[in-house]
Amino acid sequence: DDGHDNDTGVITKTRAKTARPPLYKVLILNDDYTPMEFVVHVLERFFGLSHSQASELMLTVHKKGVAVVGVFSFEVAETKVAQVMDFARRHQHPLQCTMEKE
Ligand code: NFA
Repeated sequence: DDGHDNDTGVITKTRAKTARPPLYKVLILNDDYTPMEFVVHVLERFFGLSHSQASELMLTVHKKGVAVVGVFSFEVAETKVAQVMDFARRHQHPLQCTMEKE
């Protein structure tokens, strides 16, 4: 950015283009207790994955410990995390879902 001096000694920063909003990764974490089929159901229900996509991704989380299950705007990511955490809590499973800036 150029810092333009507007005759007052005040520098006004300008930008040629509008910035795109940041994107956020939503992650699911492995644990020893949540049933595999519950995780598959979560991935189908809240992330729109097919049963086979959801099964593969669940196994990736199970094996590696964590995986990105989607990338969204802040507002959508926050909603997905809250929905998953609430659904897991209501079913008394310790499944954890978090988000981080890409
Ligand atoms: N590790 C869990 C089990 O063996 C399954 C699981 C997968 C849990 C992915 C959380 C996330 N029942």
